[in-house]
Amino acid sequence: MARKNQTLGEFIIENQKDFPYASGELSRLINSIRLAAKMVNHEVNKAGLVDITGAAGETNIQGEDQQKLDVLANETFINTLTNREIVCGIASEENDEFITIKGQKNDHRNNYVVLMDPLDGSSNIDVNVSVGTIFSIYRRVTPTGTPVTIEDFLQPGNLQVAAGYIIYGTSTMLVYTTGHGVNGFTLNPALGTYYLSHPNMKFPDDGSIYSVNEGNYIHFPQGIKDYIKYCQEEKEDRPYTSRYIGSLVSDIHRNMIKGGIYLYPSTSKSPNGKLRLLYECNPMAFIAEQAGGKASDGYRRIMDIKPTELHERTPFVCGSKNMVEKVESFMD
Ligand code: AHM
Ligand code: MG
Repeated sequence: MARKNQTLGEFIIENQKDFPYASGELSRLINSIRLAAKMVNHEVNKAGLVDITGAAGETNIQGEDQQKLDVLANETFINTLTNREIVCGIASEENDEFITIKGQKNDHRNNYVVLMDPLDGSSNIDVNVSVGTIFSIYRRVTPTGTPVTIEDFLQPGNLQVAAGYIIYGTSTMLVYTTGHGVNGFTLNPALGTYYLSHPNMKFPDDGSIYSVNEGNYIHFPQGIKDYIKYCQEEKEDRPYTSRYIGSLVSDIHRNMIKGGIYLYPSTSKSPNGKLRLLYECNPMAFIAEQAGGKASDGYRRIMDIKPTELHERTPFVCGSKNMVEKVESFMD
């Protein structure tokens, strides 16, 4: 039973019985993520003070400039998970290929793979706006004791065993699900402890906030244009409020608390939109559904898409259930 002020450590132990396979492996994995998130939080908080912001001069697989903190966050999560020999494989937005972890002691004996975006929205760092980490956890499908293969990573979202995000905001929060609802924990930075501050988070069924980069309006499909016009109409409880941070974790987090919808549709330039299915959309979709919301590509459930590539993109509509269904009703 979730209790306010419970620490994340206590919560993980008390709820371990709900985890699939209950071997303690998944608990240790979430513990490692919570530790890595504290280290990244420390670096993100200092970003304005020390000279570690700005492009690192490298370009990631999507052709985007990589910020130094992206690199740091990526290394922190990978090193923490690798050193503790807790997963058999990791895929990251920042790495072209997945990483195989053999382990010094146990020859590919671990059962879980992690897919992550170590620092999403990192273009916001230079202007002191919230960023986030997103993670998705699956059980491997290939036999234990053998090296992981791409099949272990290309699983549909409906097979996720856990997913979550960390928001480095006015407070730092870790929000996650293991398929038994969504709980949010706020970090007390003085103590380095996360406390259960948002038990059993729920998307309101309806909302009045829409979050989309309207600068791309001209390139959106007609159904999305019609939906945006619908949001702006003076009728019933509309017009809605427009709020777009441009940081997926922050936009979804706000909408989950207040009721709203996030859209990153296809555009005439990018037919699959911008966001990555495996480590941005699927984990957010799992959280949304566990909180009573919905996630769709405009036509079908995000978590039912069978991935074919590690870094594939998909249009993404996620938020309050009735709002997502409204968008779908505008698509033909
Ligand atoms: P990133 O992975 O390169 O940081 O891109 C993902 C981010 C999301 O956090 C955000 O919602 C979106 O890109 C904003 O994109 P745009 O600036 O095109 O609106
Ligand atoms: Mg990203």
